[in-house]
Amino acid sequence: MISLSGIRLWVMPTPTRNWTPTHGDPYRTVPYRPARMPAAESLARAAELRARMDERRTVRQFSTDAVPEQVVKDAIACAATAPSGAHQQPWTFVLVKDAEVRRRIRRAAEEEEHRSYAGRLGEEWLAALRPLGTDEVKPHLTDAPALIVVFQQRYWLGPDGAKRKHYYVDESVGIAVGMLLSALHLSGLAALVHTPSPMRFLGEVLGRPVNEKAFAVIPVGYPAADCEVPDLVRKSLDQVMVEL
Ligand code: IYR
Repeated sequence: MISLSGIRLWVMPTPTRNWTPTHGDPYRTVPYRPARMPAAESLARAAELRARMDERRTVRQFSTDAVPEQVVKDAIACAATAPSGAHQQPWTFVLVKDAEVRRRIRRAAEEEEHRSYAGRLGEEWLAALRPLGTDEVKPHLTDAPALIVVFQQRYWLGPDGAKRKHYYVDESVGIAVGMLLSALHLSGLAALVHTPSPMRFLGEVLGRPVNEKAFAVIPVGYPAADCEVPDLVRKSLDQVMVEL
């Protein structure tokens, strides 16, 4: 354990480098012997983290103020530490800062959302959404200074066109997005998971390869000065946890 400006590093980080396929490689290991965190410190950290995470809200009204770009990049790097099926890391995060590209995404998303809200969703779905106050107008796509468009790599596509299966792609990318949202929130930024449906236009606008399928658009920024969020209640721990 080393102490670095008040941050304790419990283990060596996993090296990051240009990844090449490990398909068929032999099983090799490195030691993993983190110093055990004292229970008192665990308890303090867990309580603090629980309180901070409970402050996270999905934001739909963003300030147009710029955010520190490195914070967003660090959050994406955090997301990319997620566990994944067969460690295939089947994700691509497209960081869109360009205002014209954000306008194009908004235009295409609003066209799809218009069809959704005008009938495609159906009465039951619209009723479920009513407490959230959402509609087809998506100003956050152009107000937020950055969008992170998350793509799933449905399969691996080699430079020569070779294909290989990816496993548990939905689960892997879902976990990574959870970690992304946590990292953004804990770094002081607000976000929204937006899933225009269908999302095919995102691959086209952003020029993504055929093995990638859009998973979500995540506007990132600061809440607008007059931001309001729906008056929602979270389920209590008793309601979400079963103890045996
Ligand atoms: N994609 C639409 C509708 C929507 C659906 C769900 I489920 C939400 O939790 C929120 C919105 C939209 O973005 O408005």
